Amino acid sequence: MVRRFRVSLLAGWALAGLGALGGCEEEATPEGDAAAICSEIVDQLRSCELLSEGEADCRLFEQNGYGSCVVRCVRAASCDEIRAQTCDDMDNPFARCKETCEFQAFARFDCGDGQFVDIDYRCDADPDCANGADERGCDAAEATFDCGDGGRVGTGEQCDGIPACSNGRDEEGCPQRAETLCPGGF
Ligand SMILES: [Ca+2]
Ligand SMILES: [Ca+2]
Repeated sequence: MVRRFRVSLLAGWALAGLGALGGCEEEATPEGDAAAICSEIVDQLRSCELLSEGEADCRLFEQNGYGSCVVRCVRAASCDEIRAQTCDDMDNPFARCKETCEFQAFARFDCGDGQFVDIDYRCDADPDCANGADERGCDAAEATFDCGDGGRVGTGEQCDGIPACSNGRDEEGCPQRAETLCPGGF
């Protein structure tokens, strides 16, 4: 029952992370809005000269209402604030906002009945949600990507910038990703 915060998922803007403030608790944004939200965040980062050209990876924003939460942080923040958080890892209202969103989206599992449990309790063969939702659908085979050499990796590994197939095929033919720009070349 250790609470682990999934920082690795959230590193950097290039791979999509952004943060939000309080009041992020509300509605998850409908799927159709994910692209618009990502585009707004990307536009803001570019106007702050914090993101290069290239295709932004919006996948993180599509998960668990993260995009709809973090876009509010971006709207409320100045370029200086975003830059300080992104480039210098400085604590400020924007950083705290983003952290709140990350916690709400990725560190807990939504039981669907108003209860939340630590994400690590998902599929641990022990019901933690009162309604047992955290143990449902655990046997379903995870969608996989064929490495072409007999190996398979999760579809989420494809084009995430980190080779998961031993032959690196999950990173082949991927769009050129936008990269975070920081003064001094962070
Ligand atoms: Ca469980
Ligand atoms: Ca990969």
